[in-house]
Amino acid sequence: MKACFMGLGYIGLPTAIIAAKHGIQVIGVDINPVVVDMTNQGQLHIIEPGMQEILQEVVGNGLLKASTVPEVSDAYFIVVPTPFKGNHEPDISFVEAATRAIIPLLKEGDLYVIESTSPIGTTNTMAHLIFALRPELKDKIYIAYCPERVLPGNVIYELVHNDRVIGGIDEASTDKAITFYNKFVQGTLHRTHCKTAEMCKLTENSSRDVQIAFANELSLICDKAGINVWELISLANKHPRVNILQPGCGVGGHCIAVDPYFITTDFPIESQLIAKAREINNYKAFWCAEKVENAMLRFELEHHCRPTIAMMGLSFKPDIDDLREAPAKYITTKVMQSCNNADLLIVEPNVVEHKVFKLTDYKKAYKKADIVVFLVAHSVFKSLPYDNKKVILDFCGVYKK
Ligand code: SAJ
Repeated sequence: MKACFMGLGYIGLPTAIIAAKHGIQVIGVDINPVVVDMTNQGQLHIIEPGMQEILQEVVGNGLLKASTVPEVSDAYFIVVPTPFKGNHEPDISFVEAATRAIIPLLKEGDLYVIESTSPIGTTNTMAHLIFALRPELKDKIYIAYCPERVLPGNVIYELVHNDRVIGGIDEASTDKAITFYNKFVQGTLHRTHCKTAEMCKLTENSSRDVQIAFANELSLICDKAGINVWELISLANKHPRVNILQPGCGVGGHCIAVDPYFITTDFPIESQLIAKAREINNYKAFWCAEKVENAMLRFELEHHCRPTIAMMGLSFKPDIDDLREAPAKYITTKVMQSCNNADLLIVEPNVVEHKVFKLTDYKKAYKKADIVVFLVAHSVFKSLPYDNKKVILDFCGVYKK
């Protein structure tokens, strides 16, 4: 069994590594030669705990090889990004380009699977493209959609233990894909149609976005009403059928803040709640920036001098170094612009150096600042003693206990 993974990013590379670890001969393909070289040298270009050692093992024993061009295999996996164009319209051009690259290699009996988050109908669209260019393969190859659902930071465990949803263009394709994933997935493999599997991925992340929006909306109401939102949510969650998530400074990352648009673009009339949740979560970041700006002005009026402000955290969620689509980064940039860069200390304990932001040690920044703005609830921040002589804007519940 030889498998070709198109895309060696945050999901493609770990999946290729885990497949190789389970004895599958893997060729990992990426358009970026730096990624290919690093992978072939056993160097992980992403940050994922525990993954580096397994990469070295599978490169060392020859089960994983990276290349900029695909090779003839028995199964092909499309794991490339699906960003959006302006106006939040999904862009499946990477999926299409990766598919076009492997079409000449396909042979009877092969499996083709899309894992990339995709708008509904993408698997069928790619099936049409494949059969338009290789009509002799109609009903002779297997085509399916199987979304990933791993949580960055816990990928090794979740790739193996999570349940997965597998949807073929027909029953035979679903069967074939299940046989493949059974080689390394211990979770249950749930069979369905490809359109349902595509929608399932979008639904999972939209569901989380909507639930976070509810928590963020509560935080806005509580701020105005003078209620501690963390206490409120903890009390409401004592109800046996209530489970409210945590408010924060917005929603970031490349999944939850993106995937709901794949539904709202295609179903604008029907997806009112999903669209509103996106709006609320985006607004929350804007609201946080305004709160900081107001605190700054109030300080200047009261003390007749400019405050030193510590912006605590830049990543998109706690205890990671991933700054992609991070609302904390947006808020910090907006505050930087309004205070003309002066007296701003920027903190991200999980990153050593950054091209745009000059970083300060979190303890030093906290000590020096008049206004402390908690944007990400990193564990290390929780050990900082609450100093009531400072103005503390805790947007993510560092001091919620
Ligand atoms: N967040 C809150 N409040 C919460 C929980 C999260 O504000 O109570 C924020 C985080 O701070 C962050 C954002 O939401 O900014 C997203 O973080 P996350 O931990 O909810 O999710 P991701 O983006 O790291 O991973 C998600 C996961 N999806 C779901 O939990 C439904 C993961 O399983 C998916 O594989 C991943 O998206 C993906 O690749 O789609």
